[in-house]
Amino acid sequence: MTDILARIANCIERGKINASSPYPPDMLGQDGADELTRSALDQGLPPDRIMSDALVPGMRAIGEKFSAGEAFIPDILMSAKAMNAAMEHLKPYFDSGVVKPRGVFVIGTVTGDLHDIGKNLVGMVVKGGGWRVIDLGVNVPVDKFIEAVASNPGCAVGLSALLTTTMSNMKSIVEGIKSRFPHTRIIIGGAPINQDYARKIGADAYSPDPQGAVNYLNSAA
Ligand code: B1M
Repeated sequence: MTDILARIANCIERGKINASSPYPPDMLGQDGADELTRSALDQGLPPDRIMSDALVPGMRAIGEKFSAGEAFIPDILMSAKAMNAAMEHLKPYFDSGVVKPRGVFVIGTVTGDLHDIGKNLVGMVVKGGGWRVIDLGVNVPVDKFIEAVASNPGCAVGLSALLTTTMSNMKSIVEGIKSRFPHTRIIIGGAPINQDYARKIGADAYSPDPQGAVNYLNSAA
């Protein structure tokens, strides 16, 4: 990895957005993901390489720390902000098709459930893993998931639920999607969910945390 890519990855991992951002204190005054990504592009580094060798490893590093209990929600939020600052520079290349996302990931919190903090974290980390994320929001019924899968052939789907009363809605959503699009990969998660439950309702995977979701998506992409 070139020096500048390593520096961008470090900024993403540490949540250093730009030169004027005060966080983290030990990087005060230094360039952040914003300036370094601009300068990497100006140096002629290909945007897909900046994505794969800087943004993705930076988000992976913070995702793994979070899984290991060595980083916390605010750390992920700062990393996502730094990643978004870098993405602003790469966005035109994604929009023009020069850089292709790894795939499309449709995510939502299931019918009856309004909890979205965990779902949003998963979306951010998956986006940082190089995927295009379509966030359907909360209280999402089966029809809305099916519509999104129909409009994005080959996409993977993520379902989140935080209530023991709404986790049962995952079953009908998985069945609804699979009956129309049997090859759609579906991963589920949320505090009351476990591997057994995923298997029982016919979901393809379960992850207890955002990084596990990225690892699953990448493993089968
Ligand atoms: Co609610 N709530 N809540 N709540 N709430 C819980 C979940 C609860 C455990 C609190 C309690 O009683 N101790 C309890 C559920 C009990 C149960 O079902 N057995 C509960 C309840 C009962 C309720 C209401 C019914 C309360 C009421 O009105 N009487 C109500 C329901 C509303 C509804 O949804 N219809 C309600 C409402 C709310 C608020 C709106 C006030 C608010 C949500 C705000 C929001 O999300 N925008 C809220 C909150 C904040 C909580 C707690 C305190 C925190 C949840 C959270 O955000 N955790 C929660 C108690 C607790 O957990 N301490 C509680 C942090 C988040 C990062 O974790 O979402 O688990 P989590 O996500 C993790 C993993 O699970 C995983 O990755 C994330 C990061 O590691 N993950 C995935 C999540 N989705 C994934 C998807 C994947 C993979 C991994 O792949 C697709």
